[in-house]
Amino acid sequence: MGATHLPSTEFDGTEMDDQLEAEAEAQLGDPAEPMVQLLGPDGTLGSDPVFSKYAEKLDPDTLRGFYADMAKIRRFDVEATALQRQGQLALWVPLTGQEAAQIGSGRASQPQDYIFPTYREHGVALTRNVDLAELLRQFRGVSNGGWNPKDTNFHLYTLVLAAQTPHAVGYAMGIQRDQKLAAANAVASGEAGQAVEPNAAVMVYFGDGASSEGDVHESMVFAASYQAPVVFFCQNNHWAISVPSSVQTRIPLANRAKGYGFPGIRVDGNDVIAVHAVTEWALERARDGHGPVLIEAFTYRVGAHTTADDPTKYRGSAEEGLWRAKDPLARLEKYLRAEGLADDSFFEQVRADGDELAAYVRKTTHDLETPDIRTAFANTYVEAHPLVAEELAWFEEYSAGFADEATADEASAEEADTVQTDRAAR
Ligand SMILES: Cc1ncc(C[n+]2csc(CCOP(=O)(O)OP(=O)(O)O)c2C)c(N)n1
Ligand SMILES: [Mg+2]
Repeated sequence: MGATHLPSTEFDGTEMDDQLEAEAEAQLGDPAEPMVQLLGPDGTLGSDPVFSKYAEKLDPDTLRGFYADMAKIRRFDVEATALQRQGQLALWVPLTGQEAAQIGSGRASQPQDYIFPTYREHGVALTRNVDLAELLRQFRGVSNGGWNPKDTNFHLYTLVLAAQTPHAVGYAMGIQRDQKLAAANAVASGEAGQAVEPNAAVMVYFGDGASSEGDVHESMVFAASYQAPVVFFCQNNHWAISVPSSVQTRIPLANRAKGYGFPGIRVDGNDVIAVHAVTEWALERARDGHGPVLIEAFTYRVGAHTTADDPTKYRGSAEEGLWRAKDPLARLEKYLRAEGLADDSFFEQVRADGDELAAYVRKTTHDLETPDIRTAFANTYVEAHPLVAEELAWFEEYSAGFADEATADEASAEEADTVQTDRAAR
């Protein structure tokens, strides 16, 4: 045996906490691991031996489009947060800070690809042409989903952490088999070599916290074993509610891929150009039959986990300040202005478009219908079930108990109106 001593098995919680904090600080200031970055926080475009060629393909319209999308989704995020505060939504899950990770990766996907999101991928939803007002239906509690995934190849949000990763790998294996079958049928019918449907890939999103779930591990084993056409897109936004990412992993998350036998790559998640390049490469590779890739987008959740969370309880403002300086929108704006690709009128138009979207979303949300609660009972089973009938009867009786209160409320509201009218008349 080469080892001169066995590693200690003693566990010292205090030491571990200190070490993790130090590691977290180091990660924040200067990521020790290689990370693909093309557009730096100062707005200058660097180069990369592999990925620059993807960036060079981007024309000015596409670059302006990246900015417009990021600004639009940030404006939408502000509006949705306000709607929650006004009681119009039950909950909101903000994405501010993660715009580049989402727009860059979403824009790299093609219509035939299929996307599995978590619950925070509003930016990806925008790139897949999901109606953003539809997206709010679930957060208002008036729908179990909100949109039809078949229209956009953008799956419904999944709130159970990592549950979408095995779904994604299964879906990718299905695509793989369909493609093989189509190719075999073409050979059998003598149509080989003729135009066929373009190959598709799957992209599945999950967070640094979700990366600790067994589902992710199982999915990666399956994906590697079967060379499934799937891109695992992990947004390492540094927090899983109040738990820092340094608790989820002792190594950069991207490095985990090596253990499964496929490439893992860490990209600056606040650099839309690099995210787009890396994702385009990974999706192409998957469509061409070379198997999975893990992308770790190194980014930061600038706001709260949800509108039910208060991050000041578990992290300092200095850390948030460090990340605000790496803002994805600010760096692209600097680049576009410096290169003469966009001027004040462009940025004013983007602001106006954002306000228009916000007004549309506000109006549509206010107009959303309140579904009859009985549909929840009716949709539990396909056929009538005595237990559901019993529970519905209990619910009806319970609700009827508030009838007097409702009448009293109405009466006092009417009385208040009369007093107001009398006062106004005086
Ligand atoms: C299986 C499961 N466990 C716990 C939760 C509660 N939960 C919701 S979000 C969250 C943190 C997730 O963090 P991360 O994966 O990093 O994604 P982020 O919210 O940062 O985007 C937790 C623990 C859940 N939804 N599902
Ligand atoms: Mg996270």
